Amino acid sequence: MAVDEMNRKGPAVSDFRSDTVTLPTEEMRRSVFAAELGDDVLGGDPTVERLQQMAAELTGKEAALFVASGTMANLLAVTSHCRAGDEVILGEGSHIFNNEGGGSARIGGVQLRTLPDPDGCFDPERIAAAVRRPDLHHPRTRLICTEDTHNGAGGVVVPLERLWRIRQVASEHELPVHLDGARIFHAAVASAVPVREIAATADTVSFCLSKGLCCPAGSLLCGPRDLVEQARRLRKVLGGGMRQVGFLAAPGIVALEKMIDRLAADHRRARRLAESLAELPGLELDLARVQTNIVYLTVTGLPVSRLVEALRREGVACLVLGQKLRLVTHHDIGDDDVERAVAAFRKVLA
Ligand code: TLP
Repeated sequence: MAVDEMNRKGPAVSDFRSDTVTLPTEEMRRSVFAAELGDDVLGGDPTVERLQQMAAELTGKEAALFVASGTMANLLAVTSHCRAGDEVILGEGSHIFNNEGGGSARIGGVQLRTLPDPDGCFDPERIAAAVRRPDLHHPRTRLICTEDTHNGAGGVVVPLERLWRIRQVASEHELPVHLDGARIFHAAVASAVPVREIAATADTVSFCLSKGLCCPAGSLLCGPRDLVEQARRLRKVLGGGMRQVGFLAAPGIVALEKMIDRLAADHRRARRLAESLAELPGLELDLARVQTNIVYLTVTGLPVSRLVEALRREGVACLVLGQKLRLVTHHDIGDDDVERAVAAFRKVLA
């Protein structure tokens, strides 16, 4: 069976595929009706502007831009920092490298150079050897990208010292850093480090409203004002200049005000789920990597497609990503959903 087919929702009632499946809260829905609107391309939408202001303050950056998705925010970051033919250094397990449709190359004409990042972050000391020397044969190295939390490595929190060391090495080479902070709030809550401090390890940072924070759509790209203005031009080129988009920004304001602290509950449930699943035969999982809301499993006992199908019949949906099975906890997953999942795995693997 094709992976896309396995990953469709089906009749499951406990949806662990991703935190992107979260539905907006009642307060978010009400905020849409109440939102003050304007034309965000022709002079500005007041609700979008307020959200952008909040995002800039939260991340300690000069400015922020509201965009359609995390993929768009990362693409705008890469294309605003780089020109066609430039090279970006990033982790080989990063979302930008693996899960964004090759957009940096396809749209930006930018080449990606990967470094091993098995634990969620590459070794800062390997940057120096990867940076290109000035030579007309070589592309110009123009950007370093990090990711926190790191999705592919299990939602792990990248140690702050590691991010700082990357920034330091990058500065020695006069290179900016972009942080894919799609789940930066999970990192901040799990490590009790303010978002602003994590964001300080990069020149630009993107984060998502549409994952654990429950918004229907939207991400923010935060950074220096001139770069954000450049990204605004590129957003228009991509067809991402939207008009009365305060309708989407209003839930984002609710998210930043109300939805961050509760992420700790998602982390506790992921931990509880992982500890129970780790005891079952036919599954392998690394508990040390369950630091936030993501649990990856290697299925050894039976073909992964059979397990996914059987779980779905028990009312539990999970996602196949590469060779692994992923379960993500979020606002719409309660203790009962965790119990249902554990019971379903037990039954199917018995
Ligand atoms: N990740 C999705 C899938 O693409 C795997 C998910 O369900 O986790 N950066 C990181 C680290 C991400 O995990 C994601 C989404 C993105 C960027 C892209 O965000 P969107 O989906 O808004 O384009």
